[in-house]
Amino acid sequence: MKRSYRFLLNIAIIVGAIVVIVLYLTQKNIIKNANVGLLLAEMLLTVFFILFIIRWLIMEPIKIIADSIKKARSGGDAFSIPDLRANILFRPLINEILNITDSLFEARRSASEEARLRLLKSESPWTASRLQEFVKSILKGRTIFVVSNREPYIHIKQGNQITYYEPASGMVTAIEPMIAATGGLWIAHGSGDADRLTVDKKDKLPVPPVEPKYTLKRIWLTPEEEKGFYYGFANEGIWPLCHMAHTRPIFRKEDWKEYQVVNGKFARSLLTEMKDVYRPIVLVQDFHFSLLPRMIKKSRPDALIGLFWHIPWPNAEAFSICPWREDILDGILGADLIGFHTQLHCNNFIDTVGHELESLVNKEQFTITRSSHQSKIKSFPISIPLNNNNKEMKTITLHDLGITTPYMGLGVDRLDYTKGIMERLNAVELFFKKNPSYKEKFTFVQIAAPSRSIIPEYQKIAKDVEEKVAEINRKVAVNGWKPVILLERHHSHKEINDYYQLANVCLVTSLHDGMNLVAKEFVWARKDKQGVLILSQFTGASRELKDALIINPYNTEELSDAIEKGLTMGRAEQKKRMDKMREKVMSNNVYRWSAEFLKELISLE
Ligand code: ADQ
Repeated sequence: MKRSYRFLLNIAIIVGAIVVIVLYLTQKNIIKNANVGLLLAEMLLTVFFILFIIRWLIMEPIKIIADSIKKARSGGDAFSIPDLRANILFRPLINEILNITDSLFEARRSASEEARLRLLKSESPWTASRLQEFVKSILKGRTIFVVSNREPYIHIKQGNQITYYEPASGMVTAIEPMIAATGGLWIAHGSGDADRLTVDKKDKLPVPPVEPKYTLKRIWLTPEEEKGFYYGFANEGIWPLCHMAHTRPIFRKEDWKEYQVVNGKFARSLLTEMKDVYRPIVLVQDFHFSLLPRMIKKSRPDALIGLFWHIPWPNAEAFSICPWREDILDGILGADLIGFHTQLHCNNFIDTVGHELESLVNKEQFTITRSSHQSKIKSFPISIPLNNNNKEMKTITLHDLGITTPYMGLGVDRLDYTKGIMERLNAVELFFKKNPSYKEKFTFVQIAAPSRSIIPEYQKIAKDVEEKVAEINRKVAVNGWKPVILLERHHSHKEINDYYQLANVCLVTSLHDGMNLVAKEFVWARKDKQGVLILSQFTGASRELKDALIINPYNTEELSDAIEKGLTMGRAEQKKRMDKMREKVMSNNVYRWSAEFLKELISLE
């Protein structure tokens, strides 16, 4: 209920209560009829006077103080507090709060100075504050604009309430910590059913909702646009085109039309936002916006544009089946910097452009010049933020998660056919066949976030996974123990982290994956340096995390043997491998990724 309604309701209840009491006292003859009106008026006046005192002299200043403290806590200043200094009632409290906020600002100033000094020493790991300092020093106040399809916070209705969640998206996992550190504007599709209810007149809102650090601007798509642009061209066309997962891409002319329309829609919104910004920096995310860099560059040649392609880039021959390949490549080449996760994807992109477009390709510098504009192609292996999850350790047990066996295996994915979930389940089934002694000792948990569910291929993979899990459980289960638990819903980062911390083996078995952040999240969650990562050779992550058990997901025998090897690996060996992988994740974290991408982009001016 709104606060104003609640306030009115309270007043009505109080007035009602007074009337009832007075009538009761009159009836009992404790007070005379003649005095009733006067008494009622006096009581009401007194109550309203007290309410007035509480609301305006106590509640209102407390609210101002609370808002100021919140502002100070999230990095703003607390200057609204001194306005209340004249308030005799609160003066001592305000003076104390001002002392505390002064100390807080001082601590922040020295942390910032420390971070600036650490910046000079290249061996220290990248953190959010180090990135902030770095960005300040290289961007000198210039504004960052991020454009992506998926938004970082989705507002939804839950009964009468509005709530929000962070979507299961590797792109969001990686980009959010960067813009939270740098500030700026993030433009994305508003896809939640309560999204429109939470924005201002300009379709904007400050986020993260708890402690705002940047602005999110939502773009609204019609059902036709969403169907053609997102489900159609992006996810039934480009996604399978770029992943070697043997799902045939579908290219429809109508989808292509909507893809162009939506790229234009985002470009117009971005141009409006950048109207008064000199030399803006634009960071375009992913395969949904291949046409956007050229559209922006045409109108704003002064804009510095970086595009990061979060998925693999296929070889030239595979890419040549796309009917609109030239438009896509030309669109991408509007960017000044084009980033991929691995050098192989950069090589594939350069080759593709060489095959398809009239342009000057420099394979030594990794640059492509087209219509006198030069684009640099470079690999930037993306990563995760380093959250301090020490506090979350050892707070849960397998039992808390409903697991009754001493060993647990884990898979965490969007329900996507590229993630190799079926291959993983086949290997789990074979594992039990070859190692029956693990019955009632080992449970495999698959956490799967529903994804792109209106696309037939995604409905099929969801159904196949459900049927396979049911089949394994039918064949292998004994005495009420279930070998596989399928949790087919979105989970919070905290929930996933609980599973990461307890898994004996984590299976990342993608058939093809640009990077795969689950692998890195698992490693970073293991502060105890235990647990074994089983990792597909077809992920970008396998180039860095070489101390995982690297497998070919198409080889069921090898994968099932890796589960057995992981479960029997000694603690010392687990620690040795985890140490090395954690070292990698620590030094190549997402703050470093952001810093390197921005540094390269700025160097191109
Ligand atoms: P994705 O294909 O989305 O990313 P990935 O990198 O594994 O894949 O990231 C998935 C993210 O979603 C992780 O942060 C994970 O924790 C989260 N997640 C998974 N299942 C979830 C669930 N059930 N509930 C809630 N969250 C869940 C794309 C590319 C990748 C690339 C990233 C970043 O396909 O190759 O690594 O972008 O560039």
